[in-house]
Amino acid sequence: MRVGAVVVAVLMAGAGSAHGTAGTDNGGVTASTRESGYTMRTDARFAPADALVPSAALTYDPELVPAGAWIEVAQDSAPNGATAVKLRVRGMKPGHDYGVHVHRKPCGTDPTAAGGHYQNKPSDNPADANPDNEVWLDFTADRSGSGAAVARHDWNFRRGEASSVIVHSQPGNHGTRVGCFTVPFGWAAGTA
Ligand SMILES: [Cu+2]
Repeated sequence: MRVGAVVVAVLMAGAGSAHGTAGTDNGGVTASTRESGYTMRTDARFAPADALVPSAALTYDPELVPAGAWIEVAQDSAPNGATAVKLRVRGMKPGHDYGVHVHRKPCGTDPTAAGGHYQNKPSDNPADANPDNEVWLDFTADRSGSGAAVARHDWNFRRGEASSVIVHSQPGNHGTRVGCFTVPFGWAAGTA
């Protein structure tokens, strides 16, 4: 149902040159690169890295990110680069405060595989690890374990340099990596 609804939304947005539509066993991906920008949504259910059926979403801590919990990430980038990244989750630990960021590399069995945070202006200064220079999607799970967050910036990702969303055990810049979702973030046509 959700996939169908989003496909409609993409078509209504005028996806004249859509070239990326693929489904997986664990959810799906809908992506559209247009002259006017980029839209994408993808969802999956978390599974352990050693699960028989692999998932694009990995849990490293089944207490905070239970196997079977659901995650959805969407991106909407306008031609001028303005980008919204949206997160929705279900089945997380009720009442818990999570930290979430866009990271640079795809998820792996090793939680560190996803590398560091994507930064608009790459920097070694800890002060630049902030929600203006990075994409933060921190959320608090409600009583049913659902949560949502949106991050808006006037910039878009550089090609191939944003590849995952990491869920951390605490909000902000602290906390261990408890889950990871490999996401096909895109860049607007005309940007580097
Ligand atoms: Cu992070």
